[in-house]
Amino acid sequence: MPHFTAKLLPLLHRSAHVTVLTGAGISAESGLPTFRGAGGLWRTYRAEDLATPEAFARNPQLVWGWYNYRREMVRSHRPNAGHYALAELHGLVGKLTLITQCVDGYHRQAGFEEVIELHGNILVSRCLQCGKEGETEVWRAGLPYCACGGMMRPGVVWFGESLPRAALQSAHHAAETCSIFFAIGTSAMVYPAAQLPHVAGMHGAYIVEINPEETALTALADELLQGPSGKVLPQLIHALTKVSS
Ligand code: BJW
Ligand code: ZN
Repeated sequence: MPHFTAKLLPLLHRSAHVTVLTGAGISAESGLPTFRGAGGLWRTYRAEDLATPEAFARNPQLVWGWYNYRREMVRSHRPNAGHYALAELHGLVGKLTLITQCVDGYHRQAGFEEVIELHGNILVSRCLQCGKEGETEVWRAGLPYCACGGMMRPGVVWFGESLPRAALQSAHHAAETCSIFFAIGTSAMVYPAAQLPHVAGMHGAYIVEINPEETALTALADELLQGPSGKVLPQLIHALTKVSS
C-alpha cells in the first residue's frame, strides 16, 4: 500500500478542480501492452514503420494490419479497477477533468463520459479525402474506403501530426486551472502531452504521479504513489472516502 502524505487527502477532499492525465500504463492491467519499457510495443515494432503519416503513405496494408490486430486486442479486453476508480473519483471531488493519451476508449467504457482524448481513438476510422469519421463503406485489396472514394485511416494521432486543436486547448486550460494534477501510467516522454504536468506545476498545482517506475516526470512531482494504478487508485478512493465521512 503506497503512503499517502498528510497533505494529499485533505487537499484532494477540498480541491475545487482536479486534473488527471493518463497514459498507456492505466490499461496495462487490462492486458494491453504499453509502448515503452518491458513488453512495450516499441520493443517489438518500430514507430517509424507504423505510427507516422509517412509509414501509412508507404505501406497502408502493413499499417492497417497492425491497427486491426490492436483493435482486436482492445475489443477483447476490458477496463480495469483503475479506470473504474477514476470514474468513482469523479463523484467525490469538486470537478475532475480527465485527459488521456490512450486510444482504447476504456475510460468511457468504465463510465467516465467526458474524456479529452489527445491521441484519438483506435476504434474510429477517418477518410483521408473528406475527413468523415465512421464505418468503412467499401473494401478493396484489403483496404477500407469511404463512400466518397477516399481511403480510410485509423483515427489516431501519429508522430509528426498535430493533436486535435480543441482537445489540446481544453487540456491546457485544465492544467492551468487545477489545484491537483495527477499523471498516471505515462512515461511523460511524448510531447505535447508531457508538457501538461509542467504547465500545471507552473500554475501552482500539486503534482502527483502514479506509476510503478520512476519517469521523466518524477523529479518534478510533489508525490510519487509508486505502484500499479489498478491497485493504487482504489486504495486512494478508499482513503478519501474515510476522510470525507
Ligand atoms: C504503469 C503500469 C501500471 C506500466 N500502472 N503505470 C524532439 C523533442 C521533443 C519533441 C519531439 C522531438 N521530435 C519529435 C517530437 C514530437 C513528438 C515527440 O514527442 N516525440 C518524443 C518521443 C521525442 N510528438 C509528436 O510528434 C506529436 N505531435 C506533435 O508534437 O506535433 C507538432 C510537431 C510535429 C512535428 C515535429 C515537432 C512538433 C504527436 C505524438 C503522437 C503520439 N502517438 C502515439 C501513438 C498513438 C496511436 C497508437 O496507439 O498507435 O501515442 S505514440 C505513443 O506514445 C502513444 C501514447 O499515447 C504516447 C505516450 O505514451 P505513454 O502513454 O506515456 O505510454 P508509455 O508506454 O511510454 O509509458 C507507459 C508508462 O506506464 C510507463 O511509465 C510504465 O512504467 C507505466 N506503467 N504498468 C501504472 N500497471
Ligand atoms: Zn470520404
